[in-house]
Amino acid sequence: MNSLQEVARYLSEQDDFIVVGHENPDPDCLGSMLGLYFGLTGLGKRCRVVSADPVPSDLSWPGLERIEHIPTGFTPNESCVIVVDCEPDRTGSISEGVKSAKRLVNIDHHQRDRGIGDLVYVEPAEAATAMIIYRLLLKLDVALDQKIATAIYGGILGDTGGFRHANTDSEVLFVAGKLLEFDINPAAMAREIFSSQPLGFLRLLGVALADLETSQDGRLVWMTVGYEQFQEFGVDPRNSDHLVSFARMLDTSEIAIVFRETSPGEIRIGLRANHADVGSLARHIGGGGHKLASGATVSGDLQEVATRVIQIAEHFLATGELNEWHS
Ligand SMILES: [Mn+2]
Repeated sequence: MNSLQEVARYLSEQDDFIVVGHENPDPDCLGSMLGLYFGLTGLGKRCRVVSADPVPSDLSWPGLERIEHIPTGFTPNESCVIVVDCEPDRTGSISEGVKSAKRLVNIDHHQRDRGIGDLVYVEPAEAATAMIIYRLLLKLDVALDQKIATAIYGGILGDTGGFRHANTDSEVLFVAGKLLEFDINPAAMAREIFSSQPLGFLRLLGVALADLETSQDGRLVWMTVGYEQFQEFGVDPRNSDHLVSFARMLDTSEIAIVFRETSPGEIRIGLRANHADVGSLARHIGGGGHKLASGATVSGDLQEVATRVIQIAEHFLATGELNEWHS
């Protein structure tokens, strides 16, 4: 693993960059990409910013239109490719081009082994990759402005759940406070990220909540949403991972799980916990993530997958141990 100082020195020596993030980019991913993009171009460097998946249409941050949506990928040639908020393998349909880069830098906050890249900086103690980008831009002597502040603040806001998750600490609030000096609108940004849902989503949520299931005296809570339900309400199943934030509102919940059938036979599992290590639970079933927020994708029948994962989660809650899993 490299130091952030080494990453800063390496970037300052290069002139031509392509910044990429993970598939289905979330606010932290987008904010990290854009913050870095504006920082590097502000230093007079050439920079592109590319995503395998489209940018969600509900955000209005300045510069989001600079993100090129190129699902077929790109050839890096001599450009230095910087992967933010994930490892190169999670960049979706552009990952082959990303991994073929002659110069590859990886900046992330997800707990894992070093992985690939000429320089790799992973700091799981950081609440958001955008926090790392903020520190990196300071090391690069980038002058912050409203565009950069919006991107980085949005990233932090997203990954702390609006400063409500356990990763919210004094450092996070200090940086957020510095960013608010740049004339950004925190209420509008919070509403865009957390409280502006299309009617179809709210109606689907109503149905999903009506069918919410619990066990272990409500310490475990889960919902399942089938592919045809997403179709019925006109909701894109891939952009609905925030369903889990509603399941976890149950007062007794320790672990909340949402099973989404994102395409027939493909089940995405989102896990959240207050204390339990759902990161290890997710890794156990072939996924990954943080200790308190993780996910996995499993093939199979929705109800069957849910039943098997719930059995493992129940046993895990009761004993702290993970039963055998066959994918
Ligand atoms: Mn993140």
